[in-house]
Amino acid sequence: MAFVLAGGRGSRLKELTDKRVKPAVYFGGKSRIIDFALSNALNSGIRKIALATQYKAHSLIRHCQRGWSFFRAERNEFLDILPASQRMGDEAWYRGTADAVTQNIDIVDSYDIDYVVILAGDHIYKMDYELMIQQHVEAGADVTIGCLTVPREEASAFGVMATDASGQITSFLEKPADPPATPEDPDKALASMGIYVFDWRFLRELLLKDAADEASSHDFGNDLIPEIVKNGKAMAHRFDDSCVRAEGAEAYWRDVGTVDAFWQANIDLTDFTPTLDLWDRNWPIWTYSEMTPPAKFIHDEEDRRGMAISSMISGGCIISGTEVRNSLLFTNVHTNSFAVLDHSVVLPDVVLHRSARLHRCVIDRGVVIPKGLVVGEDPEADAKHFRVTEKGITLITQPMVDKWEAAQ
Ligand code: ADQ
Ligand code: ADP
Repeated sequence: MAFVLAGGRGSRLKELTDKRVKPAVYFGGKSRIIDFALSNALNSGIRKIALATQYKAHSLIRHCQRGWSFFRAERNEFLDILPASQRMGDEAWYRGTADAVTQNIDIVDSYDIDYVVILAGDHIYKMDYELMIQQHVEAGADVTIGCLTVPREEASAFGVMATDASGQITSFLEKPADPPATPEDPDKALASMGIYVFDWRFLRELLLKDAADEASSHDFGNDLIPEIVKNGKAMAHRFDDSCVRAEGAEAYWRDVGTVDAFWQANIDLTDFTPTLDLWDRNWPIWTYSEMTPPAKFIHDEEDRRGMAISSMISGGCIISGTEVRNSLLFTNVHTNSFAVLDHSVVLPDVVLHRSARLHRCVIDRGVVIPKGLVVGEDPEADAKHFRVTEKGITLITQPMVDKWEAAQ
Protein backbone atom coordinates (compact mmCIF):
# COMPACT_ATOMS: atom_id res chain seq x y z
CA MET A 1 0.00 0.00 0.00
CA ALA A 2 0.94 3.66 -0.25
CA PHE A 3 0.52 5.94 2.76
CA VAL A 4 0.52 9.52 1.49
CA LEU A 5 1.35 12.38 3.88
CA ALA A 6 -0.59 15.44 2.83
CA GLY A 7 -1.00 17.43 6.02
CA GLY A 8 1.73 20.09 5.90
CA ARG A 9 0.69 23.59 4.84
CA GLY A 10 3.61 24.58 2.59
CA SER A 11 3.80 28.11 3.95
CA ARG A 12 6.53 29.21 1.50
CA LEU A 13 3.83 29.22 -1.19
CA LYS A 14 2.44 32.26 0.66
CA GLU A 15 -1.15 33.21 -0.24
CA LEU A 16 -1.50 30.17 -2.56
CA THR A 17 -1.78 28.04 0.59
CA ASP A 18 -3.87 30.49 2.64
CA LYS A 19 -7.01 28.50 1.92
CA ARG A 20 -5.70 25.14 0.72
CA VAL A 21 -2.93 22.76 1.73
CA LYS A 22 0.12 22.51 -0.58
CA PRO A 23 -0.85 19.13 -2.13
CA ALA A 24 -4.16 20.74 -3.24
CA VAL A 25 -2.39 23.57 -5.11
CA TYR A 26 -2.96 23.46 -8.88
CA PHE A 27 -0.17 22.35 -11.19
CA GLY A 28 0.41 21.84 -14.90
CA GLY A 29 -2.83 23.16 -16.42
CA LYS A 30 -5.25 20.44 -15.32
CA SER A 31 -3.97 18.78 -12.19
CA ARG A 32 -3.08 19.41 -8.56
CA ILE A 33 0.23 18.60 -6.86
CA ILE A 34 -1.23 15.53 -5.08
CA ASP A 35 -2.08 13.91 -8.45
CA PHE A 36 1.61 13.18 -9.09
CA ALA A 37 2.17 10.97 -6.01
CA LEU A 38 -1.24 9.32 -6.46
CA SER A 39 -0.66 8.70 -10.20
CA ASN A 40 2.80 7.29 -9.50
CA ALA A 41 1.25 4.87 -7.01
CA LEU A 42 -1.49 3.84 -9.42
CA ASN A 43 0.90 3.54 -12.40
CA SER A 44 3.22 1.43 -10.18
CA GLY A 45 0.36 -1.01 -9.60
CA ILE A 46 -0.50 0.17 -6.06
CA ARG A 47 -4.27 0.25 -5.56
CA LYS A 48 -4.49 0.56 -1.81
CA ILE A 49 -3.82 4.17 -0.84
CA ALA A 50 -4.29 6.02 2.44
CA LEU A 51 -4.07 9.81 2.55
CA ALA A 52 -3.38 11.62 5.85
CA THR A 53 -4.69 15.19 5.88
CA GLN A 54 -4.99 17.97 8.41
CA TYR A 55 -4.26 21.62 7.47
CA LYS A 56 -7.12 23.20 5.38
CA ALA A 57 -8.00 19.91 3.78
CA HIS A 58 -11.39 20.73 2.27
CA SER A 59 -10.25 21.48 -1.27
CA LEU A 60 -7.88 18.44 -1.19
CA ILE A 61 -10.62 16.10 0.00
CA ARG A 62 -13.11 17.47 -2.52
CA HIS A 63 -10.60 16.97 -5.33
CA CYS A 64 -9.82 13.39 -4.29
CA GLN A 65 -13.50 12.52 -3.96
CA ARG A 66 -14.21 13.87 -7.44
CA GLY A 67 -11.14 12.54 -9.22
CA TRP A 68 -9.97 9.49 -7.33
CA SER A 69 -13.16 7.59 -6.63
CA PHE A 70 -12.73 4.92 -9.32
CA PHE A 71 -11.13 2.26 -7.06
CA ARG A 72 -13.03 -1.02 -6.88
CA ALA A 73 -13.91 -1.84 -3.29
CA GLU A 74 -14.90 -5.39 -4.25
CA ARG A 75 -11.27 -6.00 -5.26
CA ASN A 76 -10.07 -4.45 -2.02
CA GLU A 77 -8.84 -1.31 -3.79
CA PHE A 78 -9.33 2.09 -2.16
CA LEU A 79 -8.27 5.64 -1.50
CA ASP A 80 -8.88 6.04 2.22
CA ILE A 81 -8.82 9.66 3.44
CA LEU A 82 -7.59 9.90 7.03
CA PRO A 83 -8.09 13.36 8.57
CA ALA A 84 -6.38 13.95 11.92
CA SER A 85 -9.15 12.96 14.29
CA GLN A 86 -7.83 12.05 17.73
CA ARG A 87 -7.82 8.35 17.12
CA MET A 88 -5.27 7.45 19.79
CA GLY A 89 -4.78 9.98 22.56
CA ASP A 90 -6.04 13.49 23.27
CA GLU A 91 -3.89 15.09 20.56
CA ALA A 92 -6.15 16.91 18.10
CA TRP A 93 -3.52 16.96 15.33
CA TYR A 94 -0.91 14.64 13.92
CA ARG A 95 2.15 15.66 15.92
CA GLY A 96 4.57 14.79 13.12
CA THR A 97 4.81 12.69 9.96
CA ALA A 98 5.35 9.43 11.89
CA ASP A 99 2.48 10.24 14.24
CA ALA A 100 0.18 10.53 11.19
CA VAL A 101 0.81 6.81 10.61
CA THR A 102 0.82 5.85 14.32
CA GLN A 103 -2.62 7.34 14.87
CA ASN A 104 -3.93 5.09 12.09
CA ILE A 105 -2.19 1.82 13.01
CA ASP A 106 -5.46 -0.04 13.52
CA ILE A 107 -6.74 1.11 10.11
CA VAL A 108 -3.54 0.03 8.33
CA ASP A 109 -3.73 -3.32 10.16
CA SER A 110 -7.18 -3.81 8.67
CA TYR A 111 -5.76 -3.48 5.13
CA ASP A 112 -3.87 -6.76 5.62
CA ILE A 113 -0.68 -5.66 3.79
CA ASP A 114 2.99 -6.67 3.97
CA TYR A 115 4.75 -3.58 2.62
CA VAL A 116 4.02 0.11 2.88
CA VAL A 117 5.52 2.93 0.86
CA ILE A 118 5.33 6.26 2.69
CA LEU A 119 5.03 9.18 0.28
CA ALA A 120 4.98 12.96 0.54
CA GLY A 121 1.99 14.39 -1.28
CA ASP A 122 3.70 17.59 -2.27
CA HIS A 123 6.29 16.89 -4.95
CA ILE A 124 6.14 16.90 -8.75
CA TYR A 125 7.83 13.83 -10.25
CA LYS A 126 7.27 10.53 -11.99
CA MET A 127 8.64 7.45 -10.31
CA ASP A 128 8.01 3.72 -10.41
CA TYR A 129 7.70 2.65 -6.76
CA GLU A 130 7.55 -1.00 -7.78
CA LEU A 131 11.30 -0.93 -8.54
CA MET A 132 11.95 0.51 -5.08
CA ILE A 133 9.80 -2.13 -3.36
CA GLN A 134 11.60 -4.85 -5.34
CA GLN A 135 14.98 -3.53 -4.21
CA HIS A 136 13.75 -3.37 -0.62
CA VAL A 137 12.61 -6.99 -0.62
CA GLU A 138 15.73 -8.30 -2.39
CA ALA A 139 18.08 -6.46 0.00
CA GLY A 140 16.14 -7.55 3.10
CA ALA A 141 16.28 -3.94 4.33
CA ASP A 142 14.47 -2.48 7.35
CA VAL A 143 13.81 0.67 5.37
CA THR A 144 14.59 1.76 1.81
CA ILE A 145 14.79 5.50 1.23
CA GLY A 146 14.34 7.25 -2.11
CA CYS A 147 17.18 9.72 -2.67
CA LEU A 148 18.63 12.02 -5.26
CA THR A 149 21.68 14.22 -5.64
CA VAL A 150 21.10 17.93 -5.14
CA PRO A 151 23.45 20.95 -5.16
CA ARG A 152 25.16 21.04 -1.76
CA GLU A 153 24.04 24.63 -1.08
CA GLU A 154 20.39 23.51 -1.32
CA ALA A 155 20.85 20.37 0.79
CA SER A 156 20.12 22.00 4.18
CA ALA A 157 16.40 21.68 3.35
CA PHE A 158 16.67 17.87 3.19
CA GLY A 159 17.68 14.79 5.08
CA VAL A 160 21.26 14.22 3.88
CA MET A 161 22.92 10.81 3.85
CA ALA A 162 26.10 8.92 3.11
CA THR A 163 26.15 5.34 1.80
CA ASP A 164 28.69 2.51 1.51
CA ALA A 165 29.43 0.68 -1.75
CA SER A 166 26.44 -1.64 -1.30
CA GLY A 167 24.04 1.31 -0.99
CA GLN A 168 23.55 0.88 2.76
CA ILE A 169 23.09 4.22 4.48
CA THR A 170 25.92 4.84 6.95
CA SER A 171 24.90 8.28 8.18
CA PHE A 172 21.75 10.42 8.04
CA LEU A 173 21.44 14.04 9.13
CA GLU A 174 18.05 15.76 9.02
CA LYS A 175 18.41 19.28 7.55
CA PRO A 176 22.09 19.77 8.47
CA ALA A 177 23.46 23.33 8.52
CA ASP A 178 26.64 22.12 6.80
CA PRO A 179 25.61 19.20 4.54
CA PRO A 180 28.26 16.57 3.80
CA ALA A 181 29.16 16.22 0.09
CA THR A 182 29.00 13.02 -1.97
CA PRO A 183 32.37 11.24 -2.48
CA GLU A 184 32.10 11.82 -6.26
CA ASP A 185 31.41 15.57 -6.21
CA PRO A 186 32.21 18.16 -3.50
CA ASP A 187 29.37 20.38 -4.78
CA LYS A 188 26.66 17.71 -4.50
CA ALA A 189 24.90 16.01 -1.59
CA LEU A 190 22.74 12.90 -1.45
CA ALA A 191 19.27 13.99 -0.27
CA SER A 192 16.30 12.02 0.99
CA MET A 193 13.12 12.49 -1.06
CA GLY A 194 11.06 11.72 2.05
CA ILE A 195 9.92 8.45 0.40
CA TYR A 196 10.29 5.26 2.42
CA VAL A 197 9.51 1.56 1.93
CA PHE A 198 8.98 -0.50 5.11
CA ASP A 199 7.79 -3.96 6.04
CA TRP A 200 4.59 -3.04 7.83
CA ARG A 201 5.29 -5.27 10.84
CA PHE A 202 8.72 -3.67 11.35
CA LEU A 203 7.35 -0.13 11.02
CA ARG A 204 4.44 -0.90 13.34
CA GLU A 205 6.80 -1.94 16.16
CA LEU A 206 8.97 1.10 15.62
CA LEU A 207 5.98 3.48 15.66
CA LEU A 208 4.68 2.07 18.94
CA LYS A 209 8.13 2.50 20.48
CA ASP A 210 8.35 6.05 19.12
CA ALA A 211 4.86 6.95 20.42
CA ALA A 212 5.99 6.08 23.95
CA ASP A 213 9.15 8.20 23.65
CA GLU A 214 8.46 11.63 25.14
CA ALA A 215 11.66 13.10 23.72
CA SER A 216 10.65 12.25 20.14
CA SER A 217 9.10 14.73 17.68
CA HIS A 218 7.38 11.75 16.03
CA ASP A 219 8.82 12.58 12.63
CA PHE A 220 10.32 10.18 10.07
CA GLY A 221 13.26 12.40 9.14
CA ASN A 222 14.07 13.60 12.66
CA ASP A 223 13.49 10.47 14.70
CA LEU A 224 12.74 7.17 12.96
CA ILE A 225 15.20 7.21 10.06
CA PRO A 226 18.30 8.20 12.15
CA GLU A 227 17.38 5.43 14.62
CA ILE A 228 17.24 2.76 11.87
CA VAL A 229 20.47 4.00 10.26
CA LYS A 230 22.17 3.59 13.66
CA ASN A 231 20.70 0.26 14.72
CA GLY A 232 19.34 -1.46 11.61
CA LYS A 233 19.67 -1.75 7.86
CA ALA A 234 18.65 1.33 5.88
CA MET A 235 19.22 1.20 2.13
CA ALA A 236 19.27 4.03 -0.41
CA HIS A 237 17.25 3.79 -3.62
CA ARG A 238 18.68 6.18 -6.19
CA PHE A 239 16.14 8.17 -8.16
CA ASP A 240 17.60 8.38 -11.65
CA ASP A 241 16.60 7.87 -15.29
CA SER A 242 16.06 4.14 -14.67
CA CYS A 243 13.23 4.91 -12.21
CA VAL A 244 11.09 6.22 -15.06
CA ARG A 245 9.62 3.43 -17.13
CA ALA A 246 9.18 5.39 -20.38
CA GLU A 247 12.00 4.88 -22.86
CA GLY A 248 14.41 7.79 -23.10
CA ALA A 249 12.63 9.69 -20.32
CA GLU A 250 14.74 11.80 -17.99
CA ALA A 251 14.30 11.69 -14.22
CA TYR A 252 12.43 14.81 -13.06
CA TRP A 253 11.73 15.80 -9.45
CA ARG A 254 10.74 19.21 -8.11
CA ASP A 255 9.67 20.52 -4.75
CA VAL A 256 7.53 23.40 -5.97
CA GLY A 257 7.70 24.78 -2.43
CA THR A 258 8.12 28.48 -3.19
CA VAL A 259 6.23 30.84 -5.49
CA ASP A 260 9.38 31.11 -7.65
CA ALA A 261 9.79 27.32 -7.95
CA PHE A 262 6.05 26.92 -8.59
CA TRP A 263 6.10 29.53 -11.35
CA GLN A 264 9.26 28.11 -12.92
CA ALA A 265 8.10 24.47 -12.97
CA ASN A 266 4.79 25.47 -14.58
CA ILE A 267 6.39 27.78 -17.15
CA ASP A 268 8.98 25.04 -17.98
CA LEU A 269 6.08 23.01 -19.38
CA THR A 270 5.76 25.54 -22.22
CA ASP A 271 9.36 24.76 -23.34
CA PHE A 272 9.97 23.21 -26.75
CA THR A 273 10.67 19.82 -25.10
CA PRO A 274 9.89 19.97 -21.38
CA THR A 275 11.69 17.45 -19.14
CA LEU A 276 8.42 16.66 -17.39
CA ASP A 277 6.50 14.86 -20.10
CA LEU A 278 2.77 15.17 -19.41
CA TRP A 279 2.01 13.71 -22.83
CA ASP A 280 3.42 10.23 -22.11
CA ARG A 281 0.50 7.83 -22.40
CA ASN A 282 2.45 5.12 -20.56
CA TRP A 283 2.58 7.22 -17.40
CA PRO A 284 -0.58 9.34 -17.32
CA ILE A 285 -1.15 11.87 -14.56
CA TRP A 286 -4.67 11.11 -13.40
CA THR A 287 -6.79 13.92 -12.06
CA TYR A 288 -10.29 15.32 -11.70
CA SER A 289 -11.12 17.41 -14.68
CA GLU A 290 -14.25 19.43 -15.26
CA MET A 291 -16.24 18.79 -18.45
CA THR A 292 -15.42 21.77 -20.65
CA PRO A 293 -15.64 22.74 -24.29
CA PRO A 294 -12.31 23.16 -26.16
CA ALA A 295 -10.29 26.35 -25.74
CA LYS A 296 -11.47 29.06 -28.11
CA PHE A 297 -9.47 31.87 -29.75
CA ILE A 298 -11.35 34.88 -31.01
CA HIS A 299 -10.46 37.55 -33.54
CA ASP A 300 -12.47 40.37 -31.98
CA GLU A 301 -14.62 43.05 -33.59
CA GLU A 302 -11.79 45.59 -33.21
CA ASP A 303 -9.49 43.41 -35.29
CA ARG A 304 -7.41 42.08 -32.38
CA ARG A 305 -6.41 38.47 -32.76
CA GLY A 306 -6.85 36.18 -29.79
CA MET A 307 -3.71 34.07 -29.91
CA ALA A 308 -1.35 31.96 -27.84
CA ILE A 309 2.31 31.37 -28.63
CA SER A 310 4.46 28.73 -26.85
CA SER A 311 1.72 28.29 -24.28
CA MET A 312 -0.60 25.67 -22.80
CA ILE A 313 -4.30 26.52 -22.79
CA SER A 314 -6.81 24.28 -21.00
CA GLY A 315 -10.41 23.49 -21.86
CA GLY A 316 -13.09 26.09 -21.31
CA CYS A 317 -10.72 29.02 -21.96
CA ILE A 318 -11.85 31.90 -24.19
CA ILE A 319 -9.00 34.02 -25.50
CA SER A 320 -10.69 36.99 -27.08
CA GLY A 321 -8.41 39.53 -28.71
CA THR A 322 -5.64 38.79 -26.18
CA GLU A 323 -1.98 38.03 -26.86
CA VAL A 324 -0.81 35.07 -24.74
CA ARG A 325 2.91 34.24 -24.72
CA ASN A 326 4.86 31.56 -22.85
CA SER A 327 2.02 31.11 -20.39
CA LEU A 328 0.03 28.30 -18.87
CA LEU A 329 -3.72 28.77 -18.52
CA PHE A 330 -5.83 26.41 -16.42
CA THR A 331 -9.49 25.59 -17.09
CA ASN A 332 -12.09 28.30 -17.84
CA VAL A 333 -9.86 31.37 -18.06
CA HIS A 334 -11.57 34.17 -20.00
CA THR A 335 -9.56 37.05 -21.43
CA ASN A 336 -10.55 40.19 -23.31
CA SER A 337 -9.32 42.54 -26.00
CA PHE A 338 -6.05 44.50 -25.87
CA ALA A 339 -4.89 42.36 -22.95
CA VAL A 340 -1.50 40.67 -22.74
CA LEU A 341 -0.45 37.60 -20.75
CA ASP A 342 3.25 36.90 -20.82
CA HIS A 343 5.22 34.23 -18.90
CA SER A 344 2.28 33.85 -16.53
CA VAL A 345 0.59 30.98 -14.71
CA VAL A 346 -3.15 31.54 -14.59
CA LEU A 347 -5.18 29.26 -12.30
CA PRO A 348 -8.78 28.24 -13.17
CA ASP A 349 -11.72 30.61 -13.59
CA VAL A 350 -9.67 33.81 -13.86
CA VAL A 351 -11.17 36.69 -15.84
CA LEU A 352 -8.88 39.20 -17.49
CA HIS A 353 -10.61 42.44 -18.49
CA ARG A 354 -9.63 44.68 -21.36
CA SER A 355 -6.16 46.16 -21.69
CA ALA A 356 -4.74 44.37 -18.66
CA ARG A 357 -1.06 43.45 -19.16
CA LEU A 358 0.48 40.83 -16.90
CA HIS A 359 4.10 39.70 -17.11
CA ARG A 360 5.73 36.98 -14.97
CA CYS A 361 2.69 36.52 -12.73
CA VAL A 362 0.96 33.72 -10.84
CA ILE A 363 -2.77 34.47 -10.63
CA ASP A 364 -4.84 32.61 -8.03
CA ARG A 365 -8.05 30.77 -8.87
CA GLY A 366 -11.07 32.92 -9.68
CA VAL A 367 -9.34 36.33 -9.60
CA VAL A 368 -11.02 39.03 -11.68
CA ILE A 369 -8.29 41.22 -13.17
CA PRO A 370 -9.73 44.71 -13.65
CA LYS A 371 -9.53 46.72 -16.85
CA GLY A 372 -6.11 48.22 -17.44
CA LEU A 373 -4.22 46.58 -14.57
CA VAL A 374 -0.54 46.39 -15.54
CA VAL A 375 1.84 44.15 -13.55
CA GLY A 376 5.45 43.22 -14.22
CA GLU A 377 6.61 46.47 -15.81
CA ASP A 378 7.36 48.41 -12.58
CA PRO A 379 8.29 46.05 -9.71
CA GLU A 380 8.36 48.82 -7.07
CA ALA A 381 4.79 49.89 -7.85
CA ASP A 382 3.66 46.25 -8.02
CA ALA A 383 5.08 45.52 -4.55
CA LYS A 384 2.71 48.10 -3.01
CA HIS A 385 -0.31 45.89 -3.67
CA PHE A 386 0.90 42.48 -4.78
CA ARG A 387 3.43 39.93 -3.57
CA VAL A 388 6.62 40.28 -5.61
CA THR A 389 9.19 37.52 -5.00
CA GLU A 390 12.96 37.76 -4.90
CA LYS A 391 13.14 36.59 -8.50
CA GLY A 392 10.59 39.19 -9.61
CA ILE A 393 7.54 36.95 -9.93
CA THR A 394 4.25 38.57 -8.86
CA LEU A 395 1.58 36.59 -7.06
CA ILE A 396 -1.92 38.05 -7.48
CA THR A 397 -4.92 37.06 -5.33
CA GLN A 398 -8.41 38.61 -5.18
CA PRO A 399 -7.88 40.47 -1.85
CA MET A 400 -4.75 42.07 -3.36
CA VAL A 401 -6.72 43.17 -6.44
CA ASP A 402 -9.45 44.60 -4.19
CA LYS A 403 -6.77 46.61 -2.37
CA TRP A 404 -5.39 47.88 -5.68
CA GLU A 405 -8.87 48.89 -6.86
CA ALA A 406 -9.60 50.73 -3.61
CA ALA A 407 -6.39 52.74 -4.10
CA GLN A 408 -7.32 53.91 -7.63
P1 ADQ B 1 10.29 18.15 5.10
O1 ADQ B 1 10.56 18.83 3.81
O2 ADQ B 1 10.46 18.95 6.36
O3 ADQ B 1 11.28 16.89 5.21
P2 ADQ B 1 7.76 17.45 6.15
O4 ADQ B 1 7.34 18.77 6.66
O5 ADQ B 1 8.15 16.41 7.12
O6 ADQ B 1 8.86 17.59 5.00
O7 ADQ B 1 6.60 16.93 5.20
C1 ADQ B 1 6.65 15.71 4.51
C2 ADQ B 1 5.25 15.38 4.02
O8 ADQ B 1 4.41 15.12 5.13
C3 ADQ B 1 4.56 16.50 3.25
O9 ADQ B 1 3.85 15.92 2.19
C4 ADQ B 1 3.62 17.14 4.26
O10 ADQ B 1 2.45 17.62 3.62
C5 ADQ B 1 3.30 15.99 5.15
N1 ADQ B 1 3.11 16.37 6.56
C6 ADQ B 1 3.86 17.20 7.31
N2 ADQ B 1 3.44 17.22 8.58
C7 ADQ B 1 2.38 16.38 8.63
C8 ADQ B 1 1.49 15.97 9.65
N3 ADQ B 1 1.63 16.42 10.89
N4 ADQ B 1 0.50 15.12 9.33
C9 ADQ B 1 0.36 14.64 8.10
N5 ADQ B 1 1.17 14.98 7.08
C10 ADQ B 1 2.17 15.82 7.33
C11 ADQ B 1 11.02 15.59 4.71
C12 ADQ B 1 12.07 14.63 5.30
C13 ADQ B 1 13.45 14.97 4.74
C14 ADQ B 1 13.39 14.91 3.23
C15 ADQ B 1 12.33 15.85 2.71
C16 ADQ B 1 12.16 15.72 1.20
O11 ADQ B 1 12.05 14.72 6.72
O12 ADQ B 1 14.42 14.07 5.25
O13 ADQ B 1 14.65 15.26 2.69
O14 ADQ B 1 11.06 15.53 3.30
O15 ADQ B 1 11.30 16.69 0.73
P1 ADP C 1 -9.84 25.30 -4.65
O1 ADP C 1 -8.63 25.20 -3.79
O2 ADP C 1 -10.52 24.01 -4.84
O3 ADP C 1 -9.67 26.12 -5.85
P2 ADP C 1 -11.13 27.66 -3.63
O4 ADP C 1 -9.99 28.47 -4.16
O5 ADP C 1 -12.49 27.99 -4.11
O6 ADP C 1 -10.91 26.09 -3.82
O7 ADP C 1 -11.14 27.72 -2.07
C1 ADP C 1 -10.17 27.07 -1.30
C2 ADP C 1 -10.81 26.64 -0.02
O8 ADP C 1 -11.23 27.78 0.72
C3 ADP C 1 -12.06 25.80 -0.20
O9 ADP C 1 -11.80 24.46 -0.33
C4 ADP C 1 -12.83 26.13 1.06
O10 ADP C 1 -12.40 25.28 2.10
C5 ADP C 1 -12.42 27.52 1.37
N1 ADP C 1 -13.44 28.48 0.93
C6 ADP C 1 -13.50 29.13 -0.24
N2 ADP C 1 -14.54 29.96 -0.31
C7 ADP C 1 -15.18 29.84 0.87
C8 ADP C 1 -16.35 30.43 1.44
N3 ADP C 1 -17.08 31.31 0.78
N4 ADP C 1 -16.70 30.04 2.69
C9 ADP C 1 -15.98 29.15 3.37
N5 ADP C 1 -14.87 28.56 2.90
C10 ADP C 1 -14.49 28.90 1.67
